Amino acid sequence: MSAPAARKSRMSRSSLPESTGADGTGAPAGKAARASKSAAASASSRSGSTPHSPRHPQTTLTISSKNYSSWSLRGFLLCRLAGLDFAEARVSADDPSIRAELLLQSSSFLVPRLDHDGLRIWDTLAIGEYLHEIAPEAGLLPKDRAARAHCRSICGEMHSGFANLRSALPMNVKAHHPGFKVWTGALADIARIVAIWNECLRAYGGPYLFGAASTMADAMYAPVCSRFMTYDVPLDPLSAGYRDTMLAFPAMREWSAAARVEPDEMEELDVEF
Ligand SMILES: N[C@@H](CCC(=O)N[C@@H](CS)C(=O)NCC(=O)O)C(=O)O
Repeated sequence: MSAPAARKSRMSRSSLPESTGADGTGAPAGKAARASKSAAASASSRSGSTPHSPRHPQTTLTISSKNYSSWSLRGFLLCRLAGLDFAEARVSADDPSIRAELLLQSSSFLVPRLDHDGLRIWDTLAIGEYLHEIAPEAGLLPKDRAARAHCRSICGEMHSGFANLRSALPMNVKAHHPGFKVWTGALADIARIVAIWNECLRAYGGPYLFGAASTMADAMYAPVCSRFMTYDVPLDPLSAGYRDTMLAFPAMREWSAAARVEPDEMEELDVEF
């Protein structure tokens, strides 16, 4: 990384609050520890090294603003759910020198980006699928084939859709706009998201979208929960309960706490980046 990039990026070892399991769910650390062990075993079987040996490249998640970057949040939650031990590298996406640096480093300058076991993985869905491969016990995707297909479908829908919601209600963890008037174009997106949530919560019994344990789908829809809170979007009781469950999710609380103390670098921002 060049000198300006090194100055701007902030690297920190990502660690969990002592009271939470390593998967960020508040569940006993055993599940995440097992997932981590499996990830480590899988990684070392391919690379011939252990994750902590000097030959093993550092596992890093590159993200940008915790207040504004919804994709960074998704990547972070996916890594937490997989029980991955990772360092965070922070880049300021609005800095031209950083953008140039990221373009040189990768085919995509977008974040999140995961560097693991000598591999570079970008794009949130690819990161989620990769993490599921290296830590299958973590349950990023449901065990049941039909539920798994359903989960992939709604993750894909989030990944490729809801453009009106993105531009009308950009993620802004710090902000709160009581009584916000939502533009009509975004209302159809909100209605569709609420329908997806209701269908999942009814079919699998909650409190997460695919039942008792959180999955990739919860990571994908978590930024929407934050937006619904920021913009005071009225919800039916089932959806409101899900929003609150996700906002109370330990890894989500950890992210939001960091977002709240982040300097206001992009006060003028009014579209999602
Ligand atoms: N399809 C990508 C979207 C990622 C994305 O749009 N990331 C934004 C941050 S939230 C970004 O890196 N923007 C860089 C820029 O605008 O300079 C994914 O799933 O990861």
